[in-house]
Amino acid sequence: MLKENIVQKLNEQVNLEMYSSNIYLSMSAWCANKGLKGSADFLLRHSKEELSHAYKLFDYINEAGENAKIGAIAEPMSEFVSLRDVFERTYKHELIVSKSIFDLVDFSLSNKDYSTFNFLQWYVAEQHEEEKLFKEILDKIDIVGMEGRGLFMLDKEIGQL
Ligand code: OFO
Repeated sequence: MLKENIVQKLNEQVNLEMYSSNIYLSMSAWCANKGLKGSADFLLRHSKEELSHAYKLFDYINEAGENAKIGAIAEPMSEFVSLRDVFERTYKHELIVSKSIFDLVDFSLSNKDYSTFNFLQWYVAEQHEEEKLFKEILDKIDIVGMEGRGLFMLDKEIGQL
């Protein structure tokens, strides 16, 4: 059994993970429309991964005998300036997600909910990986640039990540 305030915060995190999934799905569509197939594939895969993060939380809440609630999900943006703009936004978004996870970790500990604290460690490790991944892509974009052949090679490489 989980405390009501913990359930509420976990439900908010479910919503944020679903929003993340929709942001990346929207970015994938923009990339596909610009002929950036590698990035479109990568972001589509990532969108699915975010949904799996939401389902993992959903299962945890339900398995604890509580009621996972699905709230309204905000509309993601659908227009971007460039591929760099897309990945700068992914990186900044992951920083927001990390902060949300860390707040949740703090909250579970201060409420002496050791089970949730333990469950959240997976997300702490995952956020480290995701921040690293998106920062690497951003760095590569800055090194290679986004002109002609550079953009082509970059997009291909992102598709293979
Ligand atoms: Fe990209 O983050 Fe989920 O947790």
